[in-house]
Amino acid sequence: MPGYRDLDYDVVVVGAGVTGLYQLHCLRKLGFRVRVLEAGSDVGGTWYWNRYPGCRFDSESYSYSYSFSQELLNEWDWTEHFSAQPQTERYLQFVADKFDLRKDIQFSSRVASTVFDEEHSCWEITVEGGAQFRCRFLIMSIGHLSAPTLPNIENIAKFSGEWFHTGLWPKEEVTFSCKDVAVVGTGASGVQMIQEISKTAKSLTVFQRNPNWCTPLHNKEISKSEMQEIRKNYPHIFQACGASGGGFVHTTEDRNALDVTEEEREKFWEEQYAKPGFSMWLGNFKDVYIDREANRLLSDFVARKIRDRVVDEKTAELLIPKDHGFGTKRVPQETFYYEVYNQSNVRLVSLSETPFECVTKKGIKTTDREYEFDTIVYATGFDAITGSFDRIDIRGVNGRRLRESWRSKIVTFLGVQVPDFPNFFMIPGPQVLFANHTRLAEFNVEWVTALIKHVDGKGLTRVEPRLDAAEDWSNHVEESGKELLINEVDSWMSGVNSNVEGKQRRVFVRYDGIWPAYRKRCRGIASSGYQELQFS
Ligand code: N01
Repeated sequence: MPGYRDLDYDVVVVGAGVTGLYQLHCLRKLGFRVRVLEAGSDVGGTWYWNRYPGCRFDSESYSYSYSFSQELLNEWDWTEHFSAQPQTERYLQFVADKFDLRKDIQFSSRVASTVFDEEHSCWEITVEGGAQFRCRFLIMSIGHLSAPTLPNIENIAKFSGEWFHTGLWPKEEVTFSCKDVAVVGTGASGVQMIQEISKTAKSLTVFQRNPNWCTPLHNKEISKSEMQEIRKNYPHIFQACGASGGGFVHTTEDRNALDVTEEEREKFWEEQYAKPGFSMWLGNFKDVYIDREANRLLSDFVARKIRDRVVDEKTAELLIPKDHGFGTKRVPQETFYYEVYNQSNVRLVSLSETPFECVTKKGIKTTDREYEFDTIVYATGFDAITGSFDRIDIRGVNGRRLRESWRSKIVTFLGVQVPDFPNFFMIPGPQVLFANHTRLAEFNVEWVTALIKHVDGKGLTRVEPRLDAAEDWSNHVEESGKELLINEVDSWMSGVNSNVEGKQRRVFVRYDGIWPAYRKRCRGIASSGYQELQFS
């Protein structure tokens, strides 16, 4: 295209995680000049930043493999059904090396702002420190869970010991042995860390605001011969993921909990509880997340399991959620998590009984007393889904700021594009399907790659969604979530973060449709010539 050769790049991709790496590979193969800007010092995204002890996949490792390269599938061996962070990080490094991706990635480059230049129809990107780039297309592969948040309590920085957030874990080794350690937060990250820290710490104090329903991970090693079987089975694994509602290997049971006898229900739940990964959460009866009574029965079942596993009755009751039913928040996967509370070096402090007052030089003060620590770990989560976008000053047509327009209402097209933000793509963005990350990433990357090829091939300058098409999508997102109990609960999945101003209200940040239907819709749009988009 005349004029475009003067730009620094055809495409800038922000983020070198699972999505960004594949996006670079796809576009480069088509001959585009691509630059990836990555804040970290290496590839990996989530698996680079979340290097806390105990961090691992909650989904079957092989279901998270890239599927685009048979050679890659042949060459990479997973050694655990639920791979720990170091191996997952090595996998992404292996991918980067195999496809020679690093030469087009600029590390330690955190994007501060991106502004659309209407006169030249290009994006102007400024990296922290001042470096600037101009490109035609901009792809944000910055993740849904990459803006860590600390609790809104006073004096966090005044603590004289060591303190960390799970999502910004240092590369240097952190040890807990002979130390008095605190963990704040009992979501998926907190649960994984608590299990690890309890093994070596002199004392571990867990500060829990609201408990979560957790189910056993049942992780196991994968032997060489088992890996050979998995490799042969990859086509079936990916096919099963493709047919399931969320792109996982688990599929919803085609019966209602309320249509079977009590004995059948109990038997089924016992079986699911004994199976690995998200079996209990995602492989359950089809009415349990819509019907309150079905959900209550399921919650009672899991509560009984917790009572069986925790010796002290009061502690067991504190660990059983009373504010939401099973599966209506993301279910942390655990390995002897509940048994940790039977150890003499572990205590549970319920912040709903004795709330935080502040952090002190020596530790944490609640309304009850001051606790002293050597180390405090904040497993307090993320400004999820929109937070990573809000942190960058993204300005589209007429200087319109993305974060400001989202403050009143989030409107996207397929969770990938936004009206008035031409040549701008989010993989993933808000309102995209809530699914197995790699399966979704591969699909969205290929869809966006095909669209960019279409725009380029037709000699077009700009592409953005029509406002009515984006509004239709956002209304569809709301409709699809209406019946679900998950949307009656405050969590990052419903856009709530008590530590971030303006994020106390539930919004539809996630699409609750099903994976085959999402793909069909996206493919239909492409095959009918992208009529929902406007080109110039
Ligand atoms: O974050 P969370 P996470 N005072 O938001 C508490 C993915 N993930 O990092 O429930 C006191 O779930 C908060 O309490 P409450 C996964 O998708 C994947 O654990 O709000 N406590 C909660 O207990 C997951 O869902 C893997 O009352 C405060 C915790 O901090 C997502 O990441 C592993 C507080 C935050 O839990 C996020 O998980 C780990 C305050 N002011 C994570 N503020 C894999 O397996 C917050 N809390 C791949």
